[in-house]
Amino acid sequence: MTTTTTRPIAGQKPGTSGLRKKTRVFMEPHYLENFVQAVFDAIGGAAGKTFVVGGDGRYHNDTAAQIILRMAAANGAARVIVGQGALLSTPAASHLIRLNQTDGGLIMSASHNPGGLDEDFGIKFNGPNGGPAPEGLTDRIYARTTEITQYHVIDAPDVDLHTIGDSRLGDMTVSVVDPVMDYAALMETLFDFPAIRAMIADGFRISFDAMNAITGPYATAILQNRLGAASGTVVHGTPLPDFGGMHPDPNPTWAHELMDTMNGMGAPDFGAASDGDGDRNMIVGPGIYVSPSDSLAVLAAGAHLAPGYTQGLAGVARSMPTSAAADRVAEKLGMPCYETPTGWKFFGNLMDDGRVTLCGEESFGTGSDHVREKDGLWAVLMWLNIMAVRKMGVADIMADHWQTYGRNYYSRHDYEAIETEVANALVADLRAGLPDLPGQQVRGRTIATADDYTYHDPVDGSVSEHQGIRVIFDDGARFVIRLSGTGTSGATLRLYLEALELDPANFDHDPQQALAGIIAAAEDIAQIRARTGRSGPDVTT
Ligand code: VG1
Ligand code: CO
Repeated sequence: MTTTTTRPIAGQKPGTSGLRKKTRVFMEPHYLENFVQAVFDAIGGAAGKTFVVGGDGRYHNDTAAQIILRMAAANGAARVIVGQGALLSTPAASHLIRLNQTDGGLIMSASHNPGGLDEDFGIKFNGPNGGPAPEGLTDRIYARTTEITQYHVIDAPDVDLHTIGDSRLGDMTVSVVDPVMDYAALMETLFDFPAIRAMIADGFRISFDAMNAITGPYATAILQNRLGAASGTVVHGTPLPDFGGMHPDPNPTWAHELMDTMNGMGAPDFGAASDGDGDRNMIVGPGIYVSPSDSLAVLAAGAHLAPGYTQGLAGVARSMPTSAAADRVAEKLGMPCYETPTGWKFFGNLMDDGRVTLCGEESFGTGSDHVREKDGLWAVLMWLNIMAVRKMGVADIMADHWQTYGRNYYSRHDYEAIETEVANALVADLRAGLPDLPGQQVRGRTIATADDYTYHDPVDGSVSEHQGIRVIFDDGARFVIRLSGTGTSGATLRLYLEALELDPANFDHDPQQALAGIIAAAEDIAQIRARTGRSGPDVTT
């Protein structure tokens, strides 16, 4: 074993989902090593422990995996389970952590951020429950990076990660496993594969855009090989180190090829896309895009139709900026609904404690307690299962849902790469003005409450402050503003907009039109366009 002397490197604070930086930053001497050692130190050492390691295949994935393995061996780990080729989708990694009762895992990914030498890389630690490290642990990891003086690594040649089976690295066992098999088997226990297979055999057509990222092999194995969808169903199905130049973020802007397919002549019956690491999903029907907040509500209302959920749901949880569409379902079905800050790590306690079965975020993330991450393909299969049982298409399911529950019009406006000082000042001024807002009239609406969201975890009592500024009007409409914690350059400001519509005559409007009043009110109050000099958002979902 070699112990290498090092010095703290500034800025290794994990954000919403792990540490994300430019790939070249991760390639600087000691950068990855310092962070990995800080993780091992923060969890009380790696000695005798078992971990899962894998990533989304982006540039630097292989090299980083070899470094992590040599460091795990040097820190005394007993065994590391690695996806073949160092590949694992985030939900599949979460599953392997749980299935093998390991001590956690290191996932190499910057998720929906572009990949490549000049783009982004990232790493995060998930605990023994398979979920992202909670805030207390990420704080300890960060604290460790600020005081680190040495790390451990063995001197050994690269491990063969292409051959499935066990090998030794120093005193540690390296088990290379098929990245797809266990995950696909889990999906088969949750969903009615025969019903979906019959629907597809009947002529139901699907287009799944894997965006040259990790879900390609998973979607091909499940949709095409197990469920019988035609070859060509999975588009951009080979994971590439730079995602073929695509920005693997499944939204109408970045998955525009899928949108063109679904809005064009002869569109298939169902379209979906996933992100870099496979935990996000976008659902589209012919000529209809499903807002992620609505998707969560549809799944909450229909989950009992899938074999894994026939007993019903313990409850649902959504991130605070996600629309209240799921709340309306929960109320009607008489189950609890929880609100948490943005980021999947906040759902872990609720699932571990058996309070919720389904969770979701407006950022194209939905999942259940089958793992402790959001899960893109899982959501796709749940939609397919519901459609196969109800024998309805996407548009009909949405129309029926709004008839039953009302429509929570929703949109998110992202202002990307704005100057950090401008963004911080905007949020600071907004925060300072919050006490004066209640009672004010803006664009024909009266402000009911305005605050900076604080979360009190009902399970462990932990408190998370400054999780987003929300301004709520007396008719229930609202907007939320927060700064992204996953970007790697400048600041991204997210404006979340919502208004409830209960009149069936108004269920078919364009969300931007339906939300025009709230959009204008948000600009009056926060002055985003005025202060950033932008004429509008870069991405609208
Ligand atoms: C974004 C989303 C958040 C999501 C996070 C990680 O965070 O808003 O809902 O959990 O990305 O998703 P932020 O801080 O940029 O708003 V992923 O698929 O990038 O791991
Ligand atoms: Co992701």
